[in-house]
Amino acid sequence: MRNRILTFVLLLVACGNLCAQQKKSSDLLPAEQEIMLKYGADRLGKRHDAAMERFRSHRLGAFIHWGLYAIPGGEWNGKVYNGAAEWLKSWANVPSEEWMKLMNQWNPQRFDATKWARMAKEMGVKYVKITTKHHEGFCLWPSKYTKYTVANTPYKKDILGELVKAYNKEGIDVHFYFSVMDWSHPDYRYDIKSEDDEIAFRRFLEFTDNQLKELASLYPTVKDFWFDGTWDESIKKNGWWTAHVEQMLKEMLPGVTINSRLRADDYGKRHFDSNGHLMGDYESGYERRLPNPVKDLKVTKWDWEACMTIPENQWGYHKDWSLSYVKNSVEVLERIVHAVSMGGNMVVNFGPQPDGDFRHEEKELAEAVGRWMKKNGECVYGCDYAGLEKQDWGYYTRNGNDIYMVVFNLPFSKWLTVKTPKELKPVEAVTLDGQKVEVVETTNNEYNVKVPEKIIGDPFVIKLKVEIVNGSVDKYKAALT
Ligand code: H79
Repeated sequence: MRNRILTFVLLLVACGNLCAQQKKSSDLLPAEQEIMLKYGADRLGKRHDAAMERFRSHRLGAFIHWGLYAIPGGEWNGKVYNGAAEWLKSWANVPSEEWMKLMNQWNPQRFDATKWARMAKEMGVKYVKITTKHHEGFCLWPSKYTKYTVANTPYKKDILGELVKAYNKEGIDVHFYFSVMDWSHPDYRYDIKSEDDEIAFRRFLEFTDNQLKELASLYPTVKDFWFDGTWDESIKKNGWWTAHVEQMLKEMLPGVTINSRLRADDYGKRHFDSNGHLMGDYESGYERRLPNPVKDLKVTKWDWEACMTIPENQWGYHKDWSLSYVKNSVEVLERIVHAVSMGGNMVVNFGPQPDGDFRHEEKELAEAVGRWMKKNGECVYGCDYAGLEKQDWGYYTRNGNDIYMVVFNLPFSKWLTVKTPKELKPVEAVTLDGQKVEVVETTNNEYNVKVPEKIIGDPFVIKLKVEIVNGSVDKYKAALT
């Protein structure tokens, strides 16, 4: 009998565990079941101040991953590693002192911040996220808290400072990527297992605070901090610190935006707190992947930003891009529009060469994206989720009463199906260069939109003007089944 009871109890525990695992982090608890948290979400719902509106309306950004890892470009002692180039130190088990000898080779003679800014401008990105410090610990600014900085290389100059100035001059916002995990710091801990660990990690957190305060005061035009390397137990056990960092930066830089990846709550829950509320200002979990446009519409309720690599998974410069599939410009554009169609931003990554120039594939891709954006950017900038049922031909985006149909897949029928909610009626359809497009009503709240005669090879956009109607009459008979 006792055995039976024990089995029953074990089953209950197992089931409880399973249910807990199945519960997704973003699922909300009913209000009455919410628990008290000291370090949970600071706010419910989206931010609506001017700085956040600006972040949101930009929609398209670029990522720059540049550090010592660009020098070996994925190769160590004659062996080429397929993994992400910025993780090479870890793949090849290189001790920090040895890795940091790469600093003697940091001399990017072709680096020209003005050219980088022009390239970003041409591509149509509204902001650039720069790796101030990646996991390796090398700082692109002359930090006074470590010797591992640009100041102690043959190049000497403050790369970050030059970039902030050049991008801002082009009207492009700068966001700072910052890895909390720092492989170069003796006090970093992956977990806290002893009092010594606790003392060391306290020192590490102070060092990190100092670096962040330094960044905020040296470069006060920075608009956003994007934290990475925050997944370790040591950080999850110090949720208080992640809340403190967000508060500290917001006090120093009014309006600054912070990604959800920084945060852990009282129980070590990340991104979304134990009550299911988003921490930080926008979700940053979509890395090299996007929410499903049919199943994941819940993301339209909060702000989010996705980031993507051009090859499968290379952020820093890797010398051999033939090791994985490399996306073409249409595939990149499709991901940009996909993100916007669900109310998110998209950040496309670049990994500059050690000489300070960009590889030709990246230059060509930036140009192609820029050409398309110049013509069609209206369906990206300032746009949001449209609230219409997804169709196979592509994605909808929306700006007020203008709905954009961004067509990536042409149907043989040459008709594009549109299904609208009851209260919404298309009144006019035009291409972005003003050609009128035929719209035929096929049944209640369903329309066919004609593919324009003159379409070229690129994905194209049809602007659908809509009006809000109250209580439409069902003209078509429903089937009696
Ligand atoms: O900077 C780029 C990447 O280097 C960084 N984020 C983007 C923007 C990144 N790398 N990995 N990750 C993010 C995900 C983390 C994976 C991990 Fe693991 C899983 C870390 C610890 C467990 C795999 C296994 C990598 C190390 C051990």
